[in-house]
Amino acid sequence: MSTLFEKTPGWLDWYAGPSKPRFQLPPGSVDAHCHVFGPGAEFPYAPERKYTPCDAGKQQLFALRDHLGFERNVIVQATCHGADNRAMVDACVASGGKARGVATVRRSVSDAELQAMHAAGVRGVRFNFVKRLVDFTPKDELMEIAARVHRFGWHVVIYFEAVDLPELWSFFSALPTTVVVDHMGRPDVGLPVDGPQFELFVKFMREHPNVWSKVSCPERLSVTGPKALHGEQSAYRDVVPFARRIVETFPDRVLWGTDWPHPNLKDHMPEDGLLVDFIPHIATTPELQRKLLVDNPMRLYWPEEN
Ligand code: 0GY
Repeated sequence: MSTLFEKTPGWLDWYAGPSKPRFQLPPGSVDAHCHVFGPGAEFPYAPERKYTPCDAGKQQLFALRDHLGFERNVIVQATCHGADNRAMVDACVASGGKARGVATVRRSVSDAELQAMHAAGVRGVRFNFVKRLVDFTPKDELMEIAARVHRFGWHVVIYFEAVDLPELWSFFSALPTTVVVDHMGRPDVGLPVDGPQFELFVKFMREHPNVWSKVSCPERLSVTGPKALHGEQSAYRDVVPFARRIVETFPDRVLWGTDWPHPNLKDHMPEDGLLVDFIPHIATTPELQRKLLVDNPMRLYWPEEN
């Protein structure tokens, strides 16, 4: 993969030639969290980025979609592109309606730009509070953006770490839109699933009926890693009780995504076929699987088809 940009040292490329999952995805399944990176020669990475990825373009994403058995994608703007949404928008347009997008915008975005993004398939904005990924944005700016995109019927995706939830709680509570949490608010899965940290996240979802969660990224949260000890045991088994609890408690407000091309993983790059095989461990019935993979993402991103 040639790029104009030098990758961050230690950066792991996405897994080439993933296996076919053993789990057969229900028809119409949506990969509701993935990214495109560049390619840098066509869509340069943002000067303010905190990492430089390998290139991972739309054709590679669409090939993975077809290989794994998904029908659609939700492409989330990655921080390496800052608020320059061209790569993500280009991918949405090229998908022929099979991808929707989540953008990053600044206060200076015009209504005409929001309108153009809407026409291309964008249905949300992402607010990122993970300090290693972004510089601080004042909350009043974010609230102003949320109010503006609310008028387009968009939602807000929030990415934060579990220890920061208490401080962010009141800001999140004031958001006027549907709110989608990335990766269950990044719990420490070394702590008990019924301990105070995860209980706070469950309470957050219970008290806010507008809050959804992606039960994604076991590879980011896991300490036990991808190795299954026995045939029937799951990879990333320490994440299973956390994701399963959210799926079973809030079955109509959960989404799942691969997170391809898996930014910032330094020790281990997940095999995407194996990641799909994680799904039946956290959504254990056909009904829960259909809600997670089809009904919920379709309701949020393609409501006109419901
Ligand atoms: C993810 C997670 C990460 C990165 C980004 O936009 C991004 O750079 O989302 C991360 O490093 O934890 O959801 O892809």
